[in-house]
Amino acid sequence: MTAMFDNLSARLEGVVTKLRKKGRLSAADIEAALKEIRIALLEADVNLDVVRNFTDRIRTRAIGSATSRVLTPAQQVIKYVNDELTATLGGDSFKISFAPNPPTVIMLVGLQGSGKTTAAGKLGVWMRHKGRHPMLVGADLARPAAVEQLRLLAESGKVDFFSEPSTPVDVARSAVAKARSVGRDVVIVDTAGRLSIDDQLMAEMSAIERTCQPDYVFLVVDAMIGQDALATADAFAKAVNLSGIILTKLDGDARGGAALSVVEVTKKQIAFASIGEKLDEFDTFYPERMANRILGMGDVLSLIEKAERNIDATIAEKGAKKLAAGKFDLEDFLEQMQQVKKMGPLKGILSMLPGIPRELKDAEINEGELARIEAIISSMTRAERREPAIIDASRRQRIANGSGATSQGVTNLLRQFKDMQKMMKQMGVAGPSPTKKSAASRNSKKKRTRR
Ligand SMILES: Nc1nc2c(ncn2[C@@H]2O[C@H](COP(=O)(O)OP(=O)(O)O)[C@@H](O)[C@H]2O)c(=O)[nH]1
Ligand SMILES: [Mg+2]
Repeated sequence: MTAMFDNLSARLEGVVTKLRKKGRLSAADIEAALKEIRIALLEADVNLDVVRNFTDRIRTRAIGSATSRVLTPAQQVIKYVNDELTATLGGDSFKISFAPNPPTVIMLVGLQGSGKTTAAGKLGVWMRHKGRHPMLVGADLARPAAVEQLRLLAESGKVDFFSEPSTPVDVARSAVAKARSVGRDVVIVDTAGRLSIDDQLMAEMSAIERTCQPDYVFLVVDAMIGQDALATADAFAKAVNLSGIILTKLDGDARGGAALSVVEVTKKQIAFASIGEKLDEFDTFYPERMANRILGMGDVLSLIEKAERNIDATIAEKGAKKLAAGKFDLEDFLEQMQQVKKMGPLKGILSMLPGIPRELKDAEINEGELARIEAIISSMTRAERREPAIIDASRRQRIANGSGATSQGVTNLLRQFKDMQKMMKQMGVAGPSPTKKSAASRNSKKKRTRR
């Protein structure tokens, strides 16, 4: 993970943890959470308007929402925070569509030092990995070293390179013609930057844009610059027809405010992100993944969604009620177990939960053991499931025969269930465990029984 969002991440995780501990949320709880989110974002140097919009959207949804039958109110709010963070980061990921009549021409613009030349090299390598045949074009003729820098990147990235000592506009024009004649399907034009916006720079950019009619113009933005980057981005957006943003230096330790503000300010998506100096440390920017990471949720949201999709709310609620009343029996156990199974392999579920030790995630989960338990319970009569105490030696043998288990296996299961019942009763009195990190807490008993 990038160091960049560490502080913000820690703050927001704190908010999320507090929310998780609550079952019901009052309006005051929501306001308190929103206030903390607001402070966290402002400290991360996020643009004030962006912060205001963000918290307003969450408030509107949190107040206007109908209660979910599967999610607790806190889980719902966490989901809204994640949704809106994803939206702030651009929503869907950017998809390049390649020109039907190649080459697809891509032009990179941005301030000096923002990482254009490096990004050109990385984008070239990325395209090559996608099976394309890119050509890098050195059109930054202001400094001879810039062309050489790109040539070297092209060489180590095993990508074609083109430049010539003329004018940026001529280089760009020749490059497109050359690419067409030698069958290169993507042309990536690296242009000159300036330390700040000036008219000459803008004129040169527009001239190249007019000449080579790029399919995409990406503004390269250094995520370290913070809010200054926003005014710059705005100026570029007015001068050229921007398609999107390439965010660089996400591996840096800036607070992340620019990254979180640039989409809303420019109304352009972040197409790619660069997360290091190496040529392959570059990829499509995925807003949702980034939001999940910032919130430190692991994939808990996918789990919440999976639960929403797969778990039958009526059965889950019935189980929860019986649990609360201390009437949870083997029949409920079986029913709940079958619900969990609908969500897919346990290993997959565990790997999505945050706060689970890696050893546990990597351990083989014994699905066979579960199948055995299921078989044993299925071999019991209804009465036995409701009142396991009636299971004597002969019943035990019958159940063992019916399920292919040993009599000892049945005894073990019954003992485990009894222990679990005792444990749940204690917890039932104390209310749900506050440290429980489960996504779908109403179904949490199933997770306990799995251990
Ligand atoms: N750590 C880090 N450094 C980067 C990244 N992208 C570019 N750089 C560095 O930033 C400096 C400026 O990059 P350059 O591509 O020359 O910027 P340009 O002037 O816009 O072409 C160089 O030292 C790069 O190595 C990145 O994603 N992470
Ligand atoms: Mg450069």
